[in-house]
Amino acid sequence: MSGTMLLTGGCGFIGSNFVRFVLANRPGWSIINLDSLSYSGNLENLTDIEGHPRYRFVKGDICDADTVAPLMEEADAVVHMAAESHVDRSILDSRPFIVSNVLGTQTLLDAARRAKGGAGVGRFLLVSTDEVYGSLPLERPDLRFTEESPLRPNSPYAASKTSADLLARAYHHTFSMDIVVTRCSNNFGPYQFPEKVIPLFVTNLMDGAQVPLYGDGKNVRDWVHVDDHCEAVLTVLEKGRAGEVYNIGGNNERSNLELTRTILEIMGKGPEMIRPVADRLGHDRRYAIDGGKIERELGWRPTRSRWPGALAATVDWYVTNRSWWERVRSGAYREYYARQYGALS
Ligand code: NAD
Ligand code: TDX
Repeated sequence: MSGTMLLTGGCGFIGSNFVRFVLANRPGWSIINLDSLSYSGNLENLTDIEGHPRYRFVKGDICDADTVAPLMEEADAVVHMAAESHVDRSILDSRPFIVSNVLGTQTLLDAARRAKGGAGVGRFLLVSTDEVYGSLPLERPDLRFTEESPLRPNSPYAASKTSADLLARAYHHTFSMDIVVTRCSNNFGPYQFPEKVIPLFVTNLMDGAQVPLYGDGKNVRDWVHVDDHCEAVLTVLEKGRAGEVYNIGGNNERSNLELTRTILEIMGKGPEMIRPVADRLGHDRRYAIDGGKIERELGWRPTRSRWPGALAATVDWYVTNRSWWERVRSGAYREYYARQYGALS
């Protein structure tokens, strides 16, 4: 499979890594990157790609049908990952999540369906999330999310992503559109916005500040390197079966306390740098992905998420790229941080 890919959200964390991954590994694909440059969208994430002959950036909102329609005419496939992506922000104000994640997805699906005189774009891939499944109990380490697990989203963010996920299912069923959905666990790697726990903790420590650990620190996440996620998304785009959902995980479950201690160790800091803070409202206890389906059907499994080496390499990226995150952490980020944790020194 090759041609022109319309990518949404390509200036964010996963999107910018995905652009780089596709251009480096798939000479047959060209990319049109549609991104509104919201607070987490950053053209600096792609400065090395500017001027690439197979890449074009379009600034625009996925909710704007007039912007989206002509781009669909050019597209052989859509990879939709633009979204409001941070759980804590959805607790502060859920409205932007409903607008971008639900209405934005509906706008894209309708445009994809109507494109090319009703023939539609070739394939539509929605980047969903493991958060659609809700939470697993710590007492049952034998349980994992499969693609058949019930959808039980717990945060406004997760509910908005589940809505998008179900719209994709409905458009496939109703209009026979060629749609595939991926549900991935927590990503880590370069260019992640420092509201998310790993870059937040690393950059705080580099600034000499403590790290705010929610609740008892026993919540578990399954960490996957962003390049593994990018490769898996491409695999599903090129080889997945229409109408199917594919889980993507890192086989790498860690409690937040374990994650924090490992970061402290890598950075040569002591346990006094942990600041226990009030728990996140409705904090999901454990996410764990059963990645058996994508491995059995498409032959894909994670190879870049090995702990602690992959985490150490990521920490090193933030150490080396201080000017990137210092710019990101100035401006509007400071207001968010102050509201969430108290003033950033
Ligand atoms: P991010 O916040 O870093 O990037 C989101 C991008 O979408 C930004 O560039 C932003 O400008 C753009 N965007 C937001 N609203 C838009 C709109 N209305 N129109 C156009 N562009 C818009 O997020 P991320 O962590 O890179 O996540 C990307 C996708 O992957 C999301 O759909 C998210 O739900 C999903 N996901 C993320 C993770 C993770 O661990 N980060 C895990 C699983 C799934
Ligand atoms: O300050 C913090 N302290 C803390 O203890 C923050 C920001 C987080 N945490 C905890 C909460 C979570 O248990 O760390 C864990 C990870 O938190 P986030 O980085 O906010 O990620 P999470 O809420 O798990 O969601 C992520 O994975 C699924 C992404 O942000 C989503 O976009 C994706 O869908």
